[in-house]
Amino acid sequence: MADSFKPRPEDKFTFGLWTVGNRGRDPFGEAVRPTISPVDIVALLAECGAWGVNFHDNDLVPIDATASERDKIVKDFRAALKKHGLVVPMATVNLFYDPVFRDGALTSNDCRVRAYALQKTMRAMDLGAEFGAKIFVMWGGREGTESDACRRPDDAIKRLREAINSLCEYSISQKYGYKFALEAKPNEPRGAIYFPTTGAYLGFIPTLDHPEMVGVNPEVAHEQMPGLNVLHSVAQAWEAGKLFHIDLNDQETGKYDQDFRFGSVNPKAAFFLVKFLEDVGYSGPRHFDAHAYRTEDYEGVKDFARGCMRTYLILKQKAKEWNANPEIKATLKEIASCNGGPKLPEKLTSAKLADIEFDRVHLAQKKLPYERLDQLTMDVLFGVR
Ligand code: DIG
Ligand code: MN
Ligand code: MN
Repeated sequence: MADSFKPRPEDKFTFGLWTVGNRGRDPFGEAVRPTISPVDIVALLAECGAWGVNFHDNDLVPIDATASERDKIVKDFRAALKKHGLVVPMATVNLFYDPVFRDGALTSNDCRVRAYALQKTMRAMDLGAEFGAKIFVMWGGREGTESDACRRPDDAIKRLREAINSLCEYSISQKYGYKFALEAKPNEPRGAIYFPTTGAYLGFIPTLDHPEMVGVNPEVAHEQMPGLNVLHSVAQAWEAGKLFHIDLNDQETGKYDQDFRFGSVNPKAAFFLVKFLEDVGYSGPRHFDAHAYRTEDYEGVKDFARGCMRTYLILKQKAKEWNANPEIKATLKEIASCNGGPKLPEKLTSAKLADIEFDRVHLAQKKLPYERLDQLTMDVLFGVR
């Protein structure tokens, strides 16, 4: 593969242990790949050129591990990170796999389950802090319902608020310096998940005790499942100063959470997302929360991981070409021009506005060459311009 798209540490590409460690199990089929250890996953990611690795607590330390087993796992993982030069920018907690969370974790109707989930999250924060993680992602995969007879949704909201307030206090008391990134998803595994979109979380964060510590982790597939425009979700998060992390992958609209290789389904949407992240100077990790097709062996898993990063770098290059393209620049200038007046004052007060005469018919005739602009975009993406 051409070297100009080889990943470098400064690209900040990361993968979760659960992504390249995904064994290919699905609701209709057994695993097709053997388990590989976190140590071997670190080696695999280093070989592919990743900068960092993330984990849920139980991706690294099994839920029933003894204290001494935990210590050995941590020691071996730390040695692997050092040997391969990978970092751990993000940690998260698994509040969705164990049967105890079958009716939710932090929003469960059972106060003991809620308390256990809070304790498990605090321990996951401890584990992440041991490896220097400063971003803590929370995906409430089980926080939802099949029947809304089970609880009032506003009670669930109150419970989640109470939990996140406590976790912020814990991070402060432990001096962990975490920024919490809330990850939305509309459904699966629950029939309907609370806070289904990034926008829903953006409306929730200001109601917290420490809103400055909490942002979002938009996932491409989770916004695309219900047919939303993921760039608009990411841009709203960025504009609100809340884009604390991002999960990159791809997805066909209206289907189950496919977690496909980044850019492999909607390259144009992926292009505009990469262009946005690069144009605004997003400095966080580019995390690929995705996995290889069930058809793949571990060589195929490496192809998957390399493909995620390669596509990002190709689209980053395309964004530079797009921004520099003379015809695109001229078209954007034409679209932005307000020739033919009226010339609006810098400060448009309501008093000044009242005195302005608008020629509505004239305004409606302004040329908007979006077909040309979009075809120029396609030409750049197809590499013919
Ligand atoms: C699903 O997309 C979720 C889980 O994989 C994890 O909790 C989070 C981390 O990015 N994404
Ligand atoms: Mn997903
Ligand atoms: Mn995710």
